[in-house]
Amino acid sequence: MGMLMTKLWKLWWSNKEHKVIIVGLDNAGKTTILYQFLTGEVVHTSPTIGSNVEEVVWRNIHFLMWDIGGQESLRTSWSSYYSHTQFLIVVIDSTDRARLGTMKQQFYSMLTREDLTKAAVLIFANKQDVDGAMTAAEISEELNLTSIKSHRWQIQPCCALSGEGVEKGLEWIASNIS
Ligand code: G3D
Repeated sequence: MGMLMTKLWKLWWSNKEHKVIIVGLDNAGKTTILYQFLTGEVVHTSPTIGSNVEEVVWRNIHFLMWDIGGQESLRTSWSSYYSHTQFLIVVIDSTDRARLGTMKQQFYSMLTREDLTKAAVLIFANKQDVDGAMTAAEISEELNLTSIKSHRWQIQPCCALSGEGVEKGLEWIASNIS
């Protein structure tokens, strides 16, 4: 009986889909990261109009991942994607010092949303391959991440073009599935 329950539980677990939303300003690398998750390859991207959604299966865990357009005109619609979100991935263009403040505002506003209270947050400090990019530590300080007590969070440096660091982010997500 115990064995049967374990098998059934594993079957249910592997079929359960975890909702992830990927946000960030335009050009941060959201779509490139999504397709790294999906194929492990770089695909040619164009600015996301509205959203892209893909099912990603990784180590038998199913994710439904929404990549939401980051242009200013689209940011007001982000909230329509929030319900039942288990993981929020925030993609930061580590070369874009000028707009980190804008992203910070958006980010803290998201953290106050009731429909995101249970979401764990993974921040990708993307474009680490570019000379002069801010480090994850700098971004963490600018975003004052250590002050966040309401959500589980993690910052992960990465390069979406090569895929470096991207899988580590997924590992953190997998270890935070509850
Ligand atoms: P978005 O979905 O957040 O708008 P995209 O961003 O995934 O479309 O990426 C925007 C641009 O940044 C793309 O270049 C993409 O190749 C580039 N990019 C994404 N990740 C990285 C990275 O880690 N390093 C570097 N150097 N570039 C990256 P193009 O030229 O196609 O606009």
